[in-house]
Amino acid sequence: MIAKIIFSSFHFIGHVKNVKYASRILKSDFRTWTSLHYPVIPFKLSDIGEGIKEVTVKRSFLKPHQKLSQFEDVCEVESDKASVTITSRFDGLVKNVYFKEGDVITVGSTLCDIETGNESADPGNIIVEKELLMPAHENKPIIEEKTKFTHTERNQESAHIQKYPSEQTAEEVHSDKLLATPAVRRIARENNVNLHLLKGTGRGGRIMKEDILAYLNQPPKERFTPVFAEEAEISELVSGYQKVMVRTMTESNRIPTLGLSDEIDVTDLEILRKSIKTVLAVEGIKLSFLAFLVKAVSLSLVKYPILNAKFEGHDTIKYQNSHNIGIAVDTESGLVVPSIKDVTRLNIRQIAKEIQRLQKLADQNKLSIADTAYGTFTISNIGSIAGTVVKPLILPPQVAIVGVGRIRSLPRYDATDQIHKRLVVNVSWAADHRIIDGGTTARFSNLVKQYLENPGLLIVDG
Ligand code: CAO
Repeated sequence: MIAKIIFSSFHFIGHVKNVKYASRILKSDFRTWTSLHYPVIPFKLSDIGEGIKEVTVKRSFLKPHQKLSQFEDVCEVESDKASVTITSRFDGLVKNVYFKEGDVITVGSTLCDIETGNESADPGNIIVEKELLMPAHENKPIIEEKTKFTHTERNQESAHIQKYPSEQTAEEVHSDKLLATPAVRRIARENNVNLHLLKGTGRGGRIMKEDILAYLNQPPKERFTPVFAEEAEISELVSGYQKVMVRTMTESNRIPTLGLSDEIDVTDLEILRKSIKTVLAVEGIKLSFLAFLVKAVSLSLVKYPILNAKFEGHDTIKYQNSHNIGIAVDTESGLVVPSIKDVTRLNIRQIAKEIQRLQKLADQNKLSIADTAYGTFTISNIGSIAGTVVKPLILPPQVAIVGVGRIRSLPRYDATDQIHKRLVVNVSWAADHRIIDGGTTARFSNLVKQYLENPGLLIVDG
């Protein structure tokens, strides 16, 4: 051992520019050098992950007294969940091998002893060594940078090993082509770091502990830290309006539905509405576009009663005399659909008043069962919030619904090919295709369009 140390000391002298200092190393500090020794490290099978407790050795690559380099294969092991190649983290000499092919070994047991050839002298010795190699008149050490780095690195490693014995082993788990030791994977897990986001600086792209530390040392906005799904979950029971929505919309999705969209020019209607709106406002009535739409739909249902029917998937279609037009209302508690009853008997002023009443009660969460029940057709005016085209879902046992987009100012050609600024809105019909065909839906849509584009007709027929 001493001979080996003296030999390596001479090796160091090769790097020493000033022989005078080299001789000082040999003469005055022989005591220090003789205190160095090579540790024998038990190389253990550490946690492979996946809950694996024991593995079978498929292949062994070790022989006693062989030289072993860092990342050299030690053995190949397998369990019912994974096949793993164990590689060495240290350069050294294999002293004893405690396994053979076919053995079943448990996590934590020693695979072999490795004499590392790494002087685990106490830190004091290392400092003395550096001081000796530093010429008194120079401020920089005359050991080659590379050599110094290796010493520091190894010293850190041995300190680390003493502190965390479970990380003495260096199994490389090869999964998804990502190379990292189980210890590195554990550090990543504990710090919520997705290893796939890192670039490994180890041999062959292996991710090292230092790569994780460098990643974590970045300012938070420069790194993407995914939150594991289970930590991101907050459980909440579905209740209230949402519970109704779950039931009805699930049921709705089973209906074979026909969709049809069209554009309606509401320029003239808006002129009319604006002229009456202020008059009704004096009475506290808010006259919105929706009130006209409700009336136009009801008038059209008179001619196409099948869109106001009830169908429960059997062999009977139930035609309903009342036009109870449901309006989807957006509230803080969620979506609710009260209905304006018997619209055929109501004028636009009364419809506007009823919309206002229902909207107010909905906002206060005070709608009665009578308000929310018995709807026969539904209007979803999402355009009062936003959106150009909406795909509405039928509210069973009803058979039709209309979704309304936002009224927009757009350039449109007139009959003489002149462009004008017009107010247009997209309407999208959804009809139960089991009992309503496309032709009927299109004709119904056309009639509603006719009423809204010629609002005088609403007065005449309404
Ligand atoms: N595009 C542009 N403006 C519209 C519009 C539309 N589609 N519909 C209504 N407006 C206008 C109104 O005419 C009114 O204009 P003025 O301020 O000039 O008078 C203004 O928007 C405000 O109307 P409002 O929203 O207060 O009243 P409303 O009668 O049109 O609508 C209600 C009432 C309850 C239907 C509405 O407030 C609402 O909740 N809409 C959302 C419906 C919804 O969520 N549907 C989706 C269901 S599916 O999840």
